[in-house]
Amino acid sequence: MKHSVRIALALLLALCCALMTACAAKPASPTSQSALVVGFSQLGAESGWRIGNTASMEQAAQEWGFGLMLDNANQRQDKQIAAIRSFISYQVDVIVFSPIVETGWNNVLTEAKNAGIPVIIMDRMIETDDDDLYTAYIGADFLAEGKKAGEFLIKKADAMGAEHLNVVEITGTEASTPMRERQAGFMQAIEGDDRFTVIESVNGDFLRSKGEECMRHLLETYGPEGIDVIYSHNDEMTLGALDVLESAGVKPGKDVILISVDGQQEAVDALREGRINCIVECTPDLGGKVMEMVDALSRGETVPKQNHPEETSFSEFDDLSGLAPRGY
Ligand code: GZL
Repeated sequence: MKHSVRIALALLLALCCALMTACAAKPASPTSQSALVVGFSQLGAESGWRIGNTASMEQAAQEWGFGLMLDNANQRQDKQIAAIRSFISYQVDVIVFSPIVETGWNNVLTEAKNAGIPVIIMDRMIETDDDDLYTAYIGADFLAEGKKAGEFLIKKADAMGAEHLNVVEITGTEASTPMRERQAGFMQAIEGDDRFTVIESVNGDFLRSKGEECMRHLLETYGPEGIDVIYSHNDEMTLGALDVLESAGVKPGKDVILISVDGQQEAVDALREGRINCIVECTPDLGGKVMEMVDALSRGETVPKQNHPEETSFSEFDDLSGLAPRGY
């Protein structure tokens, strides 16, 4: 056989071996050197908070150099489940989702588990007795948020020397973690204090438009004189209620106490103007921590199961001059 042919064959053999080694060395797991891909099922775009939360995930993925497959479910659980199934088919490295409600996730999360894909639950939580269905949760302590709202009301009633206050509540999405726990925390904080009577809770679904509808209903039912305190589970609904109150000649923050949750810029501006009395902070900026956990998982490290961000509250009793722009 000619010398040159032998050399060509030897080079071809070496190339084949090199290619086979390269293929064998590229693990199917998330530790592969190619960019990690995160499948993210976002529940919607219902509030400034939600939009800020999505932006936080997009920015963090870009900073880490991860691919982000983002699906917006527009408030529909069935679309979230379909998105998670598509992430499984695509074999993303990690699935992240914010469950619109707490139940109905066991089947699809079992499919993700069987596919060997870690799931990080962000923001809202699921109800399950099988903690193996998810790798980690990161989100607010919603019960603490509700308690902060109730504690402000007690402080405000003390400052006013109020003998009795009628309270109405505009709640978030039924059967969601923030709705359930913001309500529970608030009720726990004011429990046993005879100065407060919660006369009605109405569902505003975290939407500004439904916050307006709820406020109209409450004003028609109880009149401006019949309502002393409004506890609203998010700023969007609060801002909707503000518009209705002011159209009815009611001075929010003065004729009626307003307590809100989230900390959107527009609501903080209203707090500074004295139109809202207290805002309990709920940070949407969870993307950085999520991507840190994605990176850790990709390197085979374990991550804490429960992760809560630091949060505070702002009220008429605080000096807000140093408060930085909210960014959402
Ligand atoms: C809370 C989040 C809530 C916000 C609302 O973490 O789930 O959903 O408070 C949003 O603004 O709609």
